[in-house]
Amino acid sequence: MNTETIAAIATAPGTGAIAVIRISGKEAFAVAEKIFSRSIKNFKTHTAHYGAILKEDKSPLDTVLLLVMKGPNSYTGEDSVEISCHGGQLVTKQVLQRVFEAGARPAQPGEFSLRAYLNGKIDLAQAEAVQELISAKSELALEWAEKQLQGALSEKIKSYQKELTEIAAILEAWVDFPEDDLEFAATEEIISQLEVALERMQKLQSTFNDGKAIHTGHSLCLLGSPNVGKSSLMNALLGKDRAIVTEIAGTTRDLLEEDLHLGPLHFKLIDTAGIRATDEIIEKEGIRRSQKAMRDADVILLLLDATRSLNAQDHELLQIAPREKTIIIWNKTDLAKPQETFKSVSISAKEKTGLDQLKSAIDQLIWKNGLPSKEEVIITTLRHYQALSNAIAACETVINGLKSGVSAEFVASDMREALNQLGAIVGANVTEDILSAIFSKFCLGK
Ligand SMILES: Nc1nc2c(ncn2[C@@H]2O[C@H](COP(=O)(O)OP(=O)(O)OP(=O)(O)O)[C@@H](O)[C@H]2O)c(=O)[nH]1
Ligand SMILES: [Mg+2]
Repeated sequence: MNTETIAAIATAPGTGAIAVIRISGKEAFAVAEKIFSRSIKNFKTHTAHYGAILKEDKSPLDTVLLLVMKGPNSYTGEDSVEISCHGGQLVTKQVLQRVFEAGARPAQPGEFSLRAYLNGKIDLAQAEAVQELISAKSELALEWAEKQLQGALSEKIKSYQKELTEIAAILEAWVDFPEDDLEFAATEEIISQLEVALERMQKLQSTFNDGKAIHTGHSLCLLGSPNVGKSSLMNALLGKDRAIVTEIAGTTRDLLEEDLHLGPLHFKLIDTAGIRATDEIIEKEGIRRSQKAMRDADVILLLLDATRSLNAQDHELLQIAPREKTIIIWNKTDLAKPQETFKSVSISAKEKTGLDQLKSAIDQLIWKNGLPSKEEVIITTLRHYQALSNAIAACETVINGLKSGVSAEFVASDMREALNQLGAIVGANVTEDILSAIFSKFCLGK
């Protein structure tokens, strides 16, 4: 493993009150020794020290706080130094430059976390949680990323590995000593153990939809005939005048997108052009985009106007909007009562009434099986989902193989495949390519 000493600015780019420069590697203390105004040799680990970073001519460049952390008790597991300097862009760059001159090299994106992983401080699922934590857009996403960082997912995967390893050992023995034919009862027992493990893995696999949605947020698409009040509802939900509202049908021509936070969740709210038959080129394009947004959305908010009876467009939209992801909303109920009584929510975007009922209808639609409980472990990463699905498929092959008396070698090999796939989630036997794909997405200094 590469043990060169690396350094990077760990705080966000731009001007701030302070900036942190992080140094990690065998020479981290020697690098700091060369540029700090005091000798760091006798500093105790995990202590902070006031002093200056010196220029080449030994004059002070900036006054800083220097934190020393002796490996393995550091984020990377290596000797590490963190310098908190003044947060000006130029001064930060110059301090970093001094660190390079003293012998460190620039870190790659995610290289500190990569080292933490390679040094066994965190496993791969935890390293990925670091990234999810940083990019979390809602409280819920943050909470689950924190749990994954604490190792909740890893523990679960390790428990599957343990169960499957015990079964694999029996199967391998069967390959090595084929003369000791597995008894019928033993095969039955193995199959039933495998089925139990399989069911648990499938349960975890099924959390991916919720997990993905929690992490990336759901998209909510406002849809309806012209003038039903889509843009008014967007503004009411956002609590600000984002979209233009007029009494002219065809006001919104393009898609408008805004972040919306409802309780602990994050949404992408999309306002669309009202759908109607038209010859006008711009409006036609707007309508084409509305239809695409409708297909892509997680939830469709289909608006109807309570002050008039349903027209041909309304009927068509009711026809084409997929039932399972559509909430029908009667708007303008401050002026008139809804015309028909199918399952719907009544609101007034203008008077901002009925919005709480609408929010709970959205909640109910998204969490068909209820919000995942805080105790539950969920998967949010496609890579984990794919590896888990492969492990499940391999287990199913093992079960079918045992049931139909396939030769022991094949069954044992499928069992190894299942274990390899589970291992890949926490980071056993992963290739360089996978590691670099994961860590290169991290920010510099993380
Ligand atoms: N009384 C009343 N008027 C409303 C309500 N919601 C919207 N309106 C009015 O209806 C008209 C159209 O509202 P918009 O929000 O622009 O409608 P839209 O669906 O975005 O229209 P397009 O962008 O043209 O498709 C405006 O004059 C709004 O003030 C409501 O709840 N009550
Ligand atoms: Mg509009």
